[in-house]
Amino acid sequence: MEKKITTLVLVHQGEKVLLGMKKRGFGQGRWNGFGGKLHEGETIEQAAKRETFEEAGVQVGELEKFGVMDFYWKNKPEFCVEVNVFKVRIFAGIPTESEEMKPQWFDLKEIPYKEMWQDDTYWMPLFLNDKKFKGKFIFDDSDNILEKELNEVKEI
Ligand code: UAN
Repeated sequence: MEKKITTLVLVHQGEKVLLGMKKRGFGQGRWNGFGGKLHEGETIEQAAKRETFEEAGVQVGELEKFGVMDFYWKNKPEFCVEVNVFKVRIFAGIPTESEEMKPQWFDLKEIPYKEMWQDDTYWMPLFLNDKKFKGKFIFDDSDNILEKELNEVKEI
């Protein structure tokens, strides 16, 4: 099994959340949090902060871990992406477009679920209500959900 460990950071301030439009690579054309793979020797938290700075130009404060999910694709059974989801409430800097992402604030009532990964529809409401979660999703080769497991947990 090839497991890719990745990070996902969402800045959540009051009634708004900062998302980025992915301009290239995996997930291109979707609004998402910021993040990616770990560099050698990095912790998950270090990678989360570095990627958020590289992709959105913001320096984030404390990271609160809210979720862990494993994503699988039916046509690639030996491949798994583990996404570690963090919430950030405090940051410094002005969100700035990078080669990878175009950041934009969204009102919580206007989250663009139709232009996001399908799984976001399920876990984002938990996340925005400060609930922690663990999940597993299996996708087809068009990134539609075939199977899902998502549970709220007390501790992550
Ligand atoms: O929200 C996400 N859903 C996400 N963020 C980064 N990656 C790689 C993501 N993948 C999914 N679903 C597959």
